[in-house]
Amino acid sequence: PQTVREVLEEVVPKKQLQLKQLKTEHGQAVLGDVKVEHVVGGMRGLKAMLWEASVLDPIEGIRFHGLSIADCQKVLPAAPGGKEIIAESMLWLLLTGKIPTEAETRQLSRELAEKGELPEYIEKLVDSLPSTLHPMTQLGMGVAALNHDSKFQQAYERGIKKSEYWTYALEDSLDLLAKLPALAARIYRNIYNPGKPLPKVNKDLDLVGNYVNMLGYGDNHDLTEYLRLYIAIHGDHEGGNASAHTSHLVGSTLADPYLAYAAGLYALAGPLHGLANQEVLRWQMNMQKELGGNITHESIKEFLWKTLKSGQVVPGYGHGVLRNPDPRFMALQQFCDTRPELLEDPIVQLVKKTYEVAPAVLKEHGKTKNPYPNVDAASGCVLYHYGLTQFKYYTVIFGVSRALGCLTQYVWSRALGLPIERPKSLSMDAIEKLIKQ
Ligand code: CMX
Repeated sequence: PQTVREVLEEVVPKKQLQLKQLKTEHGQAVLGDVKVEHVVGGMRGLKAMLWEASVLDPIEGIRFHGLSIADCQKVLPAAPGGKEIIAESMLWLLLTGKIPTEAETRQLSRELAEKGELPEYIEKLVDSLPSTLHPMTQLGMGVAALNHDSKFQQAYERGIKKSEYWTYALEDSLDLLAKLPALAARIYRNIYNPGKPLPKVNKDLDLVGNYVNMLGYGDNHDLTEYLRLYIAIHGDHEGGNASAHTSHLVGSTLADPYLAYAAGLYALAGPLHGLANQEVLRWQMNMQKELGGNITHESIKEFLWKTLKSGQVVPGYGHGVLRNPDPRFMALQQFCDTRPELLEDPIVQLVKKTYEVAPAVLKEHGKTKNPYPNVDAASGCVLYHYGLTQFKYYTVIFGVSRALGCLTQYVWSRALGLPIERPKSLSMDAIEKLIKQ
């Protein structure tokens, strides 16, 4: 089997050539207009970023190097004894555009497990934080502090050539990914099970297998499989979403991968983005409490209107790009559909029932451009069923996952020699002046 480095050594020159040709032959080609509504409207729909690993179609949803989630479920290797895509096979696809063999996937799992233990200073740092500090704040702090050992930063200080950046970026990215489960699990242990011993990283397990084991649920095969799927499909969602874009921007300054990803995590921690999966469950539990035994389409509809009329958003619904139900939502629902014990769970049932009602209510409300569920609508209820009930922690799991895409792009941005990001901003007066010209 080849290593991921060897495959990248082959792929990088081809992509470098492709970019060179794009720049020299089509540098002046027009991809769209910049309108005032883009400048004042969160740049929605503006085609202004290069992002290699995935592209999001508004109707069809995400494709990773051209493969849909269903395609990935067919072709990407699973863990021994499992069926779901694992983080390693998704990472390989995102990084290289190629499908790894089973042997290559296992080799990558072993490499990550061998690098998976946390340095002592990180353990001390995380253990010193108050358990009342939000787990996402803790995760970002731990990730940023891991840059103490950044190979990219050390090499930059030594004075390496630009063409070598990506190789150090790759080493840091693999080191960081390898340590994320131990970091995220330590935060969970400290907040929810203080004093409980943490297992060591098992060299024979895949990344998510180890994560679940360190969270204390290692004997739950179904939860492990769910989190494998969850972490693989949350990995990348093209470049313009807030976490990916933030980490891309920070990385473009040549801040190392740890700092770039820590920045991305703090964007993920906002309620309109990744924190929505914490918010969804809180909202659905409130709904459950308020409706009591009276859970009907009509009573859910009333609860939805109450949320909307109080000026809040319906968490888990709407999207900046998608205009259809999110295929990641559908994939997580399909996971439930094959397991009767999940289908019998009241909170899983409530999420399903809400989906039967919410799009029509949101359409009638008339504001959101996408009345359908995004991935966050579905992800929490299954965790809750399996006993991972601390929903303040849910975005951390998203944070472990999103590293796959953000770090992939960090490597590619350095391999392609992309410049520091510096778009032009305008004041309202300057916009008016431009319009008059
Ligand atoms: N409930 C109520 N109103 C909503 C809504 C929802 N779920 N989604 C959008 N709207 C409203 C917006 O707040 C906006 O209202 P104003 O005109 O008063 O500002 C209007 O509809 C138009 O918004 P839009 O163009 O459809 O949506 P945006 O691209 O601006 O925002 C998103 C996208 C996801 C932030 C928004 O749909 C939202 O707030 N959803 C709920 C939170 C959520 O689930 N976030 C997770 C997204 C996935 C992820 O990143 O993890």
